[in-house]
Amino acid sequence: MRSPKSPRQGGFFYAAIPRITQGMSTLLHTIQQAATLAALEEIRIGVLGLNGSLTQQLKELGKLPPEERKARGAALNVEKQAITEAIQARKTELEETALAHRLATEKVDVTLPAARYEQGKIHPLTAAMEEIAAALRTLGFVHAYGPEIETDDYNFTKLNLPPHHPARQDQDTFYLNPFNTDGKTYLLRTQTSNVQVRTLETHKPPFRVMGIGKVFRRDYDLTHTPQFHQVEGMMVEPGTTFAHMAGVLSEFLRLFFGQQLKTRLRPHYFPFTEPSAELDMQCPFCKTSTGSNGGCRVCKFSGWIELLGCGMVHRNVLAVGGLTPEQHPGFAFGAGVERLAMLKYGVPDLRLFYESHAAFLRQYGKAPVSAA
Ligand code: 2U9
Repeated sequence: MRSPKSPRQGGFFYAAIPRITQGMSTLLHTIQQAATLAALEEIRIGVLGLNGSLTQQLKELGKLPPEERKARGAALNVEKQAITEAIQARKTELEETALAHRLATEKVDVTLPAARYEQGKIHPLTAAMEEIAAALRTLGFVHAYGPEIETDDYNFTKLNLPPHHPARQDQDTFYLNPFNTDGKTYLLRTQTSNVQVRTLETHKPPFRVMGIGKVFRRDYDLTHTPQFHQVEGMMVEPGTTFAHMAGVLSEFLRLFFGQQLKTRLRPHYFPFTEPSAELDMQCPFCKTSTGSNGGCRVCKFSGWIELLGCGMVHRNVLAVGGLTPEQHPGFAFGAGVERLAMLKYGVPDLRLFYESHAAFLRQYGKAPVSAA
């Protein structure tokens, strides 16, 4: 509540407060009877607003002779205060009534089911890369990294791919326009092998490393996309043999696919390994492994699936790290992540991974581990 001004400030004495007039008591009654906040606001504007009746009277004070002006002014201010207080009091009343009404009528039913929201899924390629890494970690492999923009040295030359090799040709590789003056040729890596080359250069054996990530090739059709993912592994430890390679790869696949499937090695050629092999795995869909009892469309009725390439690290490649196969033999392998993911989750078409269909993610995505 506002306190009256002191006499010294040119205010008024309590004795000067006039009796509330007939008009005032009607007005105060109307205020008390206002049924809604809107009606109350209408009254306020009509009396105290810019052109309100009381505002008007205050404006006209100046026209009065000075001896009348003081008393009249004091009386009007007392009225104004009484009206303001009455409006505020009624406003509080109306607001409290409205709140009480809401509390009585608006009920929250805590037993209703919560609003549903769709939980996101982990993309199957991301999930596959995590699961591949988990399986290889179990076997003692650690992550190693290399750049996606690489020099032809690290992508080709150091991997025993000499300058005339067909894989280097423009139609297979994305070469970058020269962007600095170091005289080097830059490209988008075509395999994750640059990771292992860098490990050979910087680390002393024994080591088991894995490189998982994006690779790029100028290729686009039903079974090829210009960007895809690879996993490669390399183990260099004294005494490592081809038999260790067969055992580690078989164990890796058992861990990744969650079941023991037969494997077989066929001789093959890669420039960076010698001897080299391709590994086939028993088809996880029909599990015939011979084709004699039918096979299925996925394995083209052969019972076997071509899965990855591998071999003993080539002498010329080991030389990058100053090593020899006699003292530091090692094996390496490489596989396409898309292929592993398609076989594990039953994804029928490579292109589905990149088309961002919500239905695809709903069906093949992996539910994240709940935070609870
Ligand atoms: C170093 C030494 C050896 C990596 C290897 C393969 C065999 C292989 C392909 C599988 C399908 C690539 O995605 S794919 O097209 N890879 O067959 N990769 S051995 O060998 C290395 C790598 C680095 C220093």
